[in-house]
Amino acid sequence: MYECKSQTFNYRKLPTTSVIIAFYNEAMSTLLRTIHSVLEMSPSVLLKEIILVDDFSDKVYLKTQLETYISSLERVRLIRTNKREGLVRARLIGATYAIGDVLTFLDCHCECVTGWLEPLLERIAENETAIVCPVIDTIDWNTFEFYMQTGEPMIGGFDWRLTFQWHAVPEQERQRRKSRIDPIRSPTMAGGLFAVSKKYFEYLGTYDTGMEVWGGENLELSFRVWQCGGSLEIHPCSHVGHVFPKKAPYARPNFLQNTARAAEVWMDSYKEHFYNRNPPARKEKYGDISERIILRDRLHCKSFDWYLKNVFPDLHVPEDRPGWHGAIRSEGISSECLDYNAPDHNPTGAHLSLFGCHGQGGNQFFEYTENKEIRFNSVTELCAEVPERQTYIGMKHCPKDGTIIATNLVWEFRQDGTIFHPHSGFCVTSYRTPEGRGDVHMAPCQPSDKNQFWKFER
Ligand code: UD2
Ligand code: MN
Repeated sequence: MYECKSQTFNYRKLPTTSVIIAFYNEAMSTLLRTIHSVLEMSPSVLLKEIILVDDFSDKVYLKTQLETYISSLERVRLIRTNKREGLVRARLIGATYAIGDVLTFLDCHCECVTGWLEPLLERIAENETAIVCPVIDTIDWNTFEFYMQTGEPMIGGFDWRLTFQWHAVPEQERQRRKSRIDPIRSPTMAGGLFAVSKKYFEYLGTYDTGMEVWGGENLELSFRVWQCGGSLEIHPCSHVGHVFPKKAPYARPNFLQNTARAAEVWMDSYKEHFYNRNPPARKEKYGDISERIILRDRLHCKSFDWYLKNVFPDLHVPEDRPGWHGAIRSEGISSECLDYNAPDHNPTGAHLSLFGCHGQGGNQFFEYTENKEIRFNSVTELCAEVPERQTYIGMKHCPKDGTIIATNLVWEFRQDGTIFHPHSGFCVTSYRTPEGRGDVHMAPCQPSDKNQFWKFER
């Protein structure tokens, strides 16, 4: 944005920073690209050091070869953990060595661009309780080309499975900002790239050190900073590229467990929406959270209800009425449940099918609302419909909360177990394809046809 380019900074008034980069088995090329871009794109008066934390990698080139390479670089330190710590504790180990005023965390496969650092530091100088993220640009996984985002940045949100999601800036926030280069408030952060005052980060309780390997820590920190009086922002003038891998480069078994910790500490009764959509998460042994609860009390943090109403008012909150959510099992083909496979995984488009009931929530979690919609909540809220003159059940974006619902989205779960769609006059019906696979379509309602009987499962 041209407004960003015309900004000037008084370096003497800005805090200094330590850049902390934890890595596990990263490729040499991407790691060095990260280090060199930080060194070259950061004013040297502002950059105290780069702290690399090797989280017990086993790649040989990350031993002597890496040490030799960085020994010729000024201000780059390498610390190695004695065992695999996971990204949370690895970053925190790095932070204990930091001498800068601000901690700037980066993933180990990034590229910082000209002017990336100053806006982050300036914002923290202005407001010490702000955690500030750069805009995350995409570095192509195949070609390693840098794609700079133009236009308005996206902000962070989540769905009720507690997976991170990107969103457009809401109208309210657009109105609040005075200029296109003001920081944008964001309900959550992606996790990897952000700057925070060292003092404030410590006050806020750094990270939850009970989190292992990968996942969940980004939402935990997001909820915490908002609920405990700070803020989370994305600065439109700060850009850093990141390689989003097609496939996770290492096993990530701890997402649910870490996320359960975040939910237990910060979400109050709203955590039930998460557990409803992830039944296996209820069984996770998430460990001792007593210290985090004490922290929440000590800092007099606000409720999750406050967070939803004030920080993320656009998020649809499920009703999850008892008995009206979960998997919907067919009585005709009793091993099978209604299943939604997103169109990018399903060549036949966004519609419902049947699949063996698995009890894991996910693609088989539906909610029947007071408004008589059948909802599927993933990246966004989807509502079941029957497109005109069709016999399949499609899924489309639900109307915004508080607006009128088209009759096509209305369903009736009737006493006899049928799911009736008044607009088409048809009933949800299971059947077998010629290949013997279970599937579902809309058909005229028949008295006592088992293929038209359905039940919500707990
Ligand atoms: C995103 C975040 C990431 C983190 C994660 C959720 C961005 C761009 N990335 O996933 O920072 O918040 O969501 O947890 O926002 N690492 C270790 N030890 C480990 C595992 C990872 O040091 O046991 C390092 C890893 O080498 C990398 C960083 O932690 O530098 C983040 O891991 P990632 O890049 O695999 O995560 P990503 O980008 O898929
Ligand atoms: Mn990453």
